[in-house]
Amino acid sequence: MEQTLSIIKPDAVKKNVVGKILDRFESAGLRIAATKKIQLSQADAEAFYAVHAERPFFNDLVEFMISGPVVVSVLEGQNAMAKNRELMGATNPKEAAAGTIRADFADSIDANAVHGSDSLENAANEIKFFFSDREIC
Ligand code: DGI
Repeated sequence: MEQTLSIIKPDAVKKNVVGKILDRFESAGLRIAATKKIQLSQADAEAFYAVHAERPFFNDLVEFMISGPVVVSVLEGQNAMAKNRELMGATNPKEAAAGTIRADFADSIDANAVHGSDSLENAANEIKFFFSDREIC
């Protein structure tokens, strides 16, 4: 069964909408195979977003991701990666389709509520970044 990684970012955790976002996943038929709340260190955030290291928004992105705890989850189901991306909506919440997580819970392109793996290869690497085998059920 396909697996993907989700992060509920600090803005959404602060808004106390973790349960509402997890419900979106379950209601769409995705199963939560693992989940935990963690505080990322600067080194964690820099490593996780290393692909964006040369982008002008990198420092702001890292600062934002360590500004409070996040909730990381492994979502499992048919087409889990694409389904999660569809539920999330566009990166910029102003462009996100109505009814998506970002349209409903995100404030800006920086504070955009959720992360979701964007390829199966990234999903496998991102899941390993956060979870050991025995944490995934
Ligand atoms: O996979 P996504 O989160 O939808 O988007 P991404 O992988 O292209 O970018 C990762 C994060 O970096 C994104 O959620 C928010 C931030 N970001 C991306 N593009 C921009 C940006 N932040 C700013 N300020 N400006 C951008 O153009």
